[in-house]
Amino acid sequence: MSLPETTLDALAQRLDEAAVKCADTPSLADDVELSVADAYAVQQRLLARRLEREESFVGVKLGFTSRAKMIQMGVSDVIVGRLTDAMGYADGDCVNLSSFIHPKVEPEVAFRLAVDVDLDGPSAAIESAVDAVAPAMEIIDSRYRDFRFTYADVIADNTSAAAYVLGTWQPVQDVDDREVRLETPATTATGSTAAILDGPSRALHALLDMCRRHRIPLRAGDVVLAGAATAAVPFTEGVTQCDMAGLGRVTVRGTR
Ligand code: OOG
Ligand code: MG
Repeated sequence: MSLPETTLDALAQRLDEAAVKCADTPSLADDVELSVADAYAVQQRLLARRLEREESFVGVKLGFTSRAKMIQMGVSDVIVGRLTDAMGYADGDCVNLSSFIHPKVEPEVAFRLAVDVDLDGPSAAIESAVDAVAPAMEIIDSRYRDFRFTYADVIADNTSAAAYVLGTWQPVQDVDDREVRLETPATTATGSTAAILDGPSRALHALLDMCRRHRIPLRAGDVVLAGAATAAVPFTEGVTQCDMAGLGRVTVRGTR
């Protein structure tokens, strides 16, 4: 049974206010029994609230595509969230830490879709819709206290989406096994894009499957973040950079 609309609205308001005020909130699961379908309905409402604030929808992100992330967060299936223009930063930009609760950063591969993807068409269609690939970083910021959440909680919270930084778009190429190095002022994390569901191209298929199930459109021009290649590390003041073999480097500066 799905929760009443008024409850879904109230949950979206609670998560949206937590994000806007940078004040964490306890797990929704403490108060309500939230199904995965309800969680996507809350997420849809969060997006609607952002659109009302004149933000525009620019793409989607996958989460929990790597085993390291699944283990780190104690979950076992992928999730999909929405990106808006207000979350986007360019290579070298400054990102103000005061707009987050407890941000973490992760190395990601970004894809760009050149054409609309028919959600009910063949799976291969999503790969042929991609016209560019870029090294990227995602800054996640769970609105839940201590980053503690259930699978449905994190979907409702737009999969902890907070910000992302894109490097330079490159021609489409096989990026399924590229070395990745993420350096923050405090930590270095290394890995391979092969950790992303055995390759980001597999992540595209998983994305199409999730978008099919939850009727999330995939349109020409959308950015797709394929999911972290390593566990997330704290995003702190100073320069953070991500190097992806053959794709280049993307940097961001955390400021106060
Ligand atoms: C959820 C977001 C996960 C990824 O790349 O796996 C994610 C979280 O860990 O808070 O974005
Ligand atoms: Mg991510």
